[in-house]
Amino acid sequence: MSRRIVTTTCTRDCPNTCGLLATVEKGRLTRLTGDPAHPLTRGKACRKAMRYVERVYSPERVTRPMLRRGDRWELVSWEAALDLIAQRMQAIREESGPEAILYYQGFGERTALKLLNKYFFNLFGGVTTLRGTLCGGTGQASQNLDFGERVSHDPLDHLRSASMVLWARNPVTTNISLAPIARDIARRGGRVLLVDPAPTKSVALASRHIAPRPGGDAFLALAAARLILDAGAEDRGFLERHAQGLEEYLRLVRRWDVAELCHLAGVPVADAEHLAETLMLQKPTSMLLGWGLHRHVQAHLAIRAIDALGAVSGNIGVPGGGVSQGFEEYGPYDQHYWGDSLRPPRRTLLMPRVGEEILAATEPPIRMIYVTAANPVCTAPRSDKVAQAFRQAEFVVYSGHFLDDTAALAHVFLPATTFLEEEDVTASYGHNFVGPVTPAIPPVGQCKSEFRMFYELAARFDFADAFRKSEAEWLERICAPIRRQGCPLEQLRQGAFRLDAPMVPFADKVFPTPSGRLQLQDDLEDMEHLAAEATPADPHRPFRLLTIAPHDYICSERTMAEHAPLPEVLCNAAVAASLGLADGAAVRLHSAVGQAPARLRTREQLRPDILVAERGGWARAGHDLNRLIRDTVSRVGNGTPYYEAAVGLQPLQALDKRVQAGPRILVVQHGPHSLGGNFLKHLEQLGCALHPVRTFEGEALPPGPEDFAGLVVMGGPQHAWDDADWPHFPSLLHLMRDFDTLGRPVAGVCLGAQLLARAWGGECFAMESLEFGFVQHAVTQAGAEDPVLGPALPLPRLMEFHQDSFRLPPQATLLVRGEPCEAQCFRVGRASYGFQFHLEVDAVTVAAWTRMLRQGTVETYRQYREQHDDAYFETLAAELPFLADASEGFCRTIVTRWLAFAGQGLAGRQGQG
Ligand SMILES: Nc1nc2c(c(=O)[nH]1)N[C@H]1C(S)=C(S)[C@@H](COP(=O)(O)OP(=O)(O)OC[C@H]3O[C@@H](n4cnc5c(=O)[nH]c(N)nc54)[C@H](O)[C@@H]3O)O[C@H]1N2
Ligand SMILES: Nc1nc2c(c(=O)[nH]1)N[C@H]1C(S)=C(S)[C@@H](COP(=O)(O)OP(=O)(O)OC[C@H]3O[C@@H](n4cnc5c(=O)[nH]c(N)nc54)[C@H](O)[C@@H]3O)O[C@H]1N2
Ligand code: SF4
Ligand SMILES: [Mo]
Repeated sequence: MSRRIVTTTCTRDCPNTCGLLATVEKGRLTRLTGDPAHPLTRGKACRKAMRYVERVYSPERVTRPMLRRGDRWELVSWEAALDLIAQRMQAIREESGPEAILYYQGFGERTALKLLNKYFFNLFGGVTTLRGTLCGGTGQASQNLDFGERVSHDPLDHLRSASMVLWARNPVTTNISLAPIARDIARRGGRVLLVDPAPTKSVALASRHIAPRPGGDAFLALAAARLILDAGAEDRGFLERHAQGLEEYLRLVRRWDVAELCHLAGVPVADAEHLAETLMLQKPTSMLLGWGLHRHVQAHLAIRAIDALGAVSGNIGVPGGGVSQGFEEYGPYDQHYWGDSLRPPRRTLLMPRVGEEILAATEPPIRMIYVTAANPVCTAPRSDKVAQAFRQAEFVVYSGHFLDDTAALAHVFLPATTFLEEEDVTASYGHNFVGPVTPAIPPVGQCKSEFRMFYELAARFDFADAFRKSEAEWLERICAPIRRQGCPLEQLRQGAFRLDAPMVPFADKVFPTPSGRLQLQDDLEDMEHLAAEATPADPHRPFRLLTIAPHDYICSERTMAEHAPLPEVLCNAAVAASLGLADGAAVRLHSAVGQAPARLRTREQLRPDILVAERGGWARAGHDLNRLIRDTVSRVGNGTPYYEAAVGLQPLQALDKRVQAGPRILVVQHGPHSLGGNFLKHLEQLGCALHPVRTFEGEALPPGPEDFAGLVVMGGPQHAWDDADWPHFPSLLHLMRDFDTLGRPVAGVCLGAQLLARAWGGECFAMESLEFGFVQHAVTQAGAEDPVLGPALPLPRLMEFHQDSFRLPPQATLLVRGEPCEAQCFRVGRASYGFQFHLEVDAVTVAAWTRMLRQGTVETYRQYREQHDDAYFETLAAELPFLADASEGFCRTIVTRWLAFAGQGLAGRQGQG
């Protein structure tokens, strides 16, 4: 059958911007690999690229427009969604002026056509937008001070370097095409130094890992400069002819001696000597600044110190040298298509403080927020405040792919295509090539490209004509500067094109600064302040939390189901031990502004004053690290000082305050398809230690409740009365009663509920037919008043997958009634709950069950595969993202309330003892 290979370019928020080949078989994307023809990325793509195919077809992806009413999402037509948005925009403009609308354009995709997003809002009359950045603005602004303009060496120029310094940069994870270049330097005998407080994967590239204190780099750079100057090995000629402010700079360098500087940097003197020696003996050196360097209040001091070190060591304007940071991803386009010239400038809010800024905005207040390609409720600091700001807005429109932290607070969800479903052009912030974005497949479901969304929205306004051009027509215009460089659009569609940009910037030693010379660092006073702050203050919060780029994801681009129960945080092993914390402990991080749970991982080789975690986990998935981070702004460039977060560490408080570890919960599992899903995730998030028993693999039950604080019995394909095949059932029934007698909670799900009923004298039976799918049940009076179920109401539609049922035991209370299968949820004894529905499912599980049912792969259910028609499953797939989401929220509340009994049960036990 048909198999096509499509040449395209990765548009994800990654400096690599790889040339890609997309394989399409029978109209379906099957593979994403690197394009060997790309001159820089040369056929290499990351693991994330291969996995992106799954993301495109993920059952969690939203592929139809949705509208939220109260807590419930529903599907709507594009017509209805866009009509509503246009109406609200018009009404708000009339009542409060256009600045009552905030347009939040994120970093998720930064292609040529994305210029038109803001163009749309400018045609509309100009709305409130953002200034500053969560990403790299500080580096740019700082280098602008020194060089007049931030221009980086072409990555291929580093092939001429004799040595390299990766300064706060982690290319093995974040920029893979730099790795072979670094290896090439090493192969030629050159040193590759990694300067990073954390031992990242890029340690593998490095001949030496220098681990300064976070924020200490400025002093390390000064120490190296001082050593070079003391050795008389500086590039005198450059400094005298092409640099400005030498005298002041020398005063700064001599302010501290090398030992003092190394102390301030948090490194042994030998590290500074090694760095200086490298710069003196292995010329030229390319110094690559990472984004990790930006995320400090005084980031500019480090960047400027490194720029100056580049000048002192004779590496500026030299092939194979340079202090390189990044490239302009929107640089090659005709930028007047942002539309900023259409209107007088409008209000801007600071991105690093977006929560506070929205909440504080008056004249007019922010009434509506329109978000594209971003997840600020997760990715901005003080995520709690950002969430509050979004909740307060009357109307939030979110365009994107998944129900993330931000989408969850939106009123309208507009499903966007991925770059595999779009026509566009993309430049890079990591190199000098632009590449084609080619639609490999038609839009999945009803997804639309953002361009199409704004095009159709514009059609509802009086400026419709100004917007009405096809993708190709717009690209011709926006990419006119690229055509003038010799690459017309037809050619760009074939593959990557190298822009007219220098291999070696400032080779002529002319700098676009006011003086025409390189400006040397002149921040003596600020450096003195920085030195004064170097000694860590608060003994209760001795760690700096570094939330770095995850290896397997880009920022918050993940799905709900992909999250581990808790984010992992690395800590020095000895330090953890001194706090009484072991590897794997559930911990609580706390800062001046918030707290968040995490799972501790200990490492022998780690600075004692840092904690390292991956950024981008969703708050709604229990990964809320950005709640810990203050919303401050860097001094230069309006950047976001994520890495200033001072945090402390304590055990995630156990229910029983006398025990360090969380409560132990016994989990009895009956099949690989329902191990416990969200029910277990939520227990872990609450600090529980789980003890699973896989009965279906022959694992044995403990003889009694021991010190377990609660018991969970999960589902499986067995019949609850089948003691012959499942001889552990009778002892399990006893165990369930024994837990309850001690006041320790029991939860049974599906088969587990049937077994619970049996344990208390209820009878189980086979129904006439299978119950499958999300069903709306009714709560009973007792259910509404129940301490576990009540707080989780109203009932969402809940997932069913069973063909057996049970009659309620005599002493049980029915909490949820179904139709035709009545017994859906009951309470019995002191703290035992049965749930017939699968409250633990996520979308991935439901999609897998659906496949099993439709393909008849599970014997027991084979006879039912024709029960529902194709239309039924199509609707289920379209609704699945929000059905699973509602079920997850329901499950979370149930688990929290259920677990509260565990405290009582244990307290009772210890009270007796
Ligand atoms: N796999 C993957 N790739 C990505 C991303 C991702 O999330 N995942 N994100 C993309 C984005 S948005 C960006 S901006 C880039 C970022 O690319 P990088 O800058 O390479 O990566 P980061 O992890 O953001 O930060 C780099 C390092 O800075 C270190 N660091 C922190 N503070 C200091 C300090 O004071 N001094 C020194 N010397 N080092 C410090 C951190 O420990 C971290 O290891 O990567 C892009 N690529
Ligand atoms: N704690 C901590 N937080 C950080 C950082 C840190 O170091 N530490 N780093 C920060 C950095 S460097 C960055 S860049 C920010 C990123 O923060 P954000 O800009 O909020 O971006 P992402 O988390 O990458 O989410 C991008 C979203 O865009 C979606 N998307 C992709 N393409 C398109 C498209 O064409 N249209 C639409 N509508 N959506 C699309 C993706 O699916 C994804 O959901 O996070 C910052 N947050
Ligand atoms: S995410 Fe980065 S490394 Fe991976 S394919 Fe895309 S551009 Fe390349
Ligand atoms: Mo970024």
